[in-house]
Amino acid sequence: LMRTKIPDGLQKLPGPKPLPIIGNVLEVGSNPHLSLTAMSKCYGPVFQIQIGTRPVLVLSGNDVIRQALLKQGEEFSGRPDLYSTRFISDGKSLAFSTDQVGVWRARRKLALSALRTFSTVQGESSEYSCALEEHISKEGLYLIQRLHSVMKSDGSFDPFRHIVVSVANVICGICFGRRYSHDDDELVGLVNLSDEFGKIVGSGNPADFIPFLRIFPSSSMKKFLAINARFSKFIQKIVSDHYDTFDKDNIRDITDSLIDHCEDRKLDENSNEQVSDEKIVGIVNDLFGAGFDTISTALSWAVVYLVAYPEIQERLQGELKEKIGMDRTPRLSDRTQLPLLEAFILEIFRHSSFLPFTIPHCTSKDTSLNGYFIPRDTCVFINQWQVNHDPELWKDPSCFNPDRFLSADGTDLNKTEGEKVLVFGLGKRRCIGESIGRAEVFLFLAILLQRLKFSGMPGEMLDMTPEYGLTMKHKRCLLRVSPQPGYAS
Ligand code: HEM
Ligand code: HJJ
Repeated sequence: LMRTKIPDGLQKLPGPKPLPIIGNVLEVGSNPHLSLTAMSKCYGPVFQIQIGTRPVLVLSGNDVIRQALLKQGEEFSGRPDLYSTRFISDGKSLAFSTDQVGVWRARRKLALSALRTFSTVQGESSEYSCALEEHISKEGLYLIQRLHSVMKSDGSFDPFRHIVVSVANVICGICFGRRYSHDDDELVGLVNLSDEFGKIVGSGNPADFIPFLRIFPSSSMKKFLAINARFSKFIQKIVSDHYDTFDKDNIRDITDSLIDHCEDRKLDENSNEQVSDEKIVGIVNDLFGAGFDTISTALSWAVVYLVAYPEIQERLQGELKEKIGMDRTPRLSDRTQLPLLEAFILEIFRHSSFLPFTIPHCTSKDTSLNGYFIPRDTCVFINQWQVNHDPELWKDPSCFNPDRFLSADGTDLNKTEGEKVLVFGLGKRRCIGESIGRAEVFLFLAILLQRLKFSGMPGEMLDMTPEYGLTMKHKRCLLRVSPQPGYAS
């Protein structure tokens, strides 16, 4: 076995002793957010495990994660070359691929500017309603109709099944300039498979690290390959329709603006960018995928928590009734008026930590952290779940309590507490959809809570155990809604 020479003054990383061939796969198990949190209690905030024969650095604790991602951001902002990554957008994903730093930076800048153009979340007091807000209120009202009609015919509904279509329609509006019916088999089928995507892409999947496991792919791995093919086909069709009807004087959506960027660049003789058209227009894959998967997961958890904590649901409805009333639909500019709803959302992010690890990172050169030597090309897991459940940071971390984010008199949001919640990553690789994500979760919930009362099936227990993955989902379940008094359906 090759040994790395550790420079003077630096120490060898602590961690559990690996078995031959499989490394620590057995100790990591099927819930890495729990097992790696437990290991951090015994090995500290910087430790190393081995998956197969490959070393993986695991970072926990607010201080160490900030040191790595913010102060040493340059060295920690790469992505590792993992098996599953090769199949995401044909290996060309903005978020997952091992693009060189210059290529990644150019693509990230384009993605950020496209998102900003088509979804600017306006300042708090603005009367002007942005495109994002209009898509969300329209889809929110459709969703309410849909839930009433499913209740009438079936007597219950599967929250994820319907929420994911509404959320997908918002990002489809921004990216593709269109929406889909809740009965559209192609879209509904595609977005209801995201749990199978997340299972394979989640940090610590042994097949990413151990080549012999690829000889007989698991049924999950086969599904993952099929989903990626289906996903690409779905988007390629939309993109080619956009090319066919492209008009540079009428940029309709993000896909058009990315196509336009490719055309502009060809006219510019001084352009020395090395990013292919495919990698530019392919950015919509990531925006669409990230845009529906994360937000639908967050909202579906929110609905399950509302059912599990009916007294909190009642308080939220009281806040809406008092601050907004029943005569108009909530708006993004109402955010500051609804501190309890904001606190509830923060507590869902913290307590569920449905994005338990960031996308894996990779070191771009030899470096050190807390006095330990870390070689170049080391795969790094960032344990967000651990930060959100760290007893050093939170009182009773396992208790679901939105009040922890409110001032003592309950009238103001405590911003400093809110900033301790880690779900969007930090530093150079942090999420580019954070403001859209927060705005969308807020507005969908405000609209749903104003008009609906959520409840479980009588006599049935809710199973809140998350299923591990890139985004952790609750098990599928059946719930019920009834109209809020004062709002006949
Ligand atoms: C990356 C969380 C919504 C686009 C990430 C990362 C996290 C995250 C944890 C990885 C950071 C890292 O690797 O260090 C979330 C959460 C969301 C959300 C919790 C919603 C509640 C969105 C939305 C979009 C988006 C709505 C786009 C429309 C992206 C992209 C990346 C990313 C493109 C990759 C950035 C890069 O690798 O440079 N997000 N996200 N996300 N997110 Fe989000
Ligand atoms: C997807 C669900 C997908 C992509 C991307 C290309 C891009 C969730 C976190 C960050 C967001 C970054 C991205 C997530 C994945 C999905 C998602 C699905 C196919 C995809 C941490 O987005 O079912 O299929 O192809």
